[in-house]
Amino acid sequence: MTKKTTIGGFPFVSYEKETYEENEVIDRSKQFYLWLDKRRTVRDFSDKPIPKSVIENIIMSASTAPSGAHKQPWTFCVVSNPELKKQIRIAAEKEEKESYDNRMSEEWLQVLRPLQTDWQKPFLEVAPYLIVVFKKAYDLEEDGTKHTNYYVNESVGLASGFLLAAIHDAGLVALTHTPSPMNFLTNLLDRPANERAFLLVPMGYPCSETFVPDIHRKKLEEVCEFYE
Ligand code: IYR
Repeated sequence: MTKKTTIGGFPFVSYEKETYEENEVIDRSKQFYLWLDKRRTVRDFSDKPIPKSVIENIIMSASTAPSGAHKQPWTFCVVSNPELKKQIRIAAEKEEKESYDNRMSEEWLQVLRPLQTDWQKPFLEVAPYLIVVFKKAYDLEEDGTKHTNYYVNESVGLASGFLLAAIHDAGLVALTHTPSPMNFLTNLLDRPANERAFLLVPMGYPCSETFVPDIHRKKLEEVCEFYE
């Protein structure tokens, strides 16, 4: 049962902990890793619709992420309107063509070659939903008063990670797309002055047969140092 108290004059509730036997802790950590390791960035989507309630649950999962001073400095804009998706595709491809042709270094283009990306982004129209993650540098009251947010990039990065994990858990796929610059999204989605586009995440079912790059993740020793 939840217990309530006050600490320093502020309300606190007891933390509902999940305790497992050690062997279960070992097993759960392994199973979670094996499941998460199956997530892949997919670029070929089916246009099969997804119930709106699924999107709502996924967004609420993302919004459980920790954030600086619990400010939750994010807005998830969910685009399914075909005309708006088309406008986003046109604007993104315009920026991407310029990037691939003129803005990206030869070294950058070279490391992207195994992924076989290019400026064309048909998935922006095919995927049933585009989730555009906006970060809020500050909160804006209706009367114009500004309240600063803290660790905004870290917070919104964490929420985006939770978003991708929730999509994977539902058996759906996503692409973390970063057209650059992304300010066209502010205009097309008519976002307020305190919001900046952070990520564009097309999501849906994968198309019936698709291939992903045969690339591998770094080993534990390459990503971790123990200090014992
Ligand atoms: N934003 C471009 C290029 C791109 C950049 C990186 I770093 C990638 O990992 C993949 C693509 C695009 O979306 O095509």
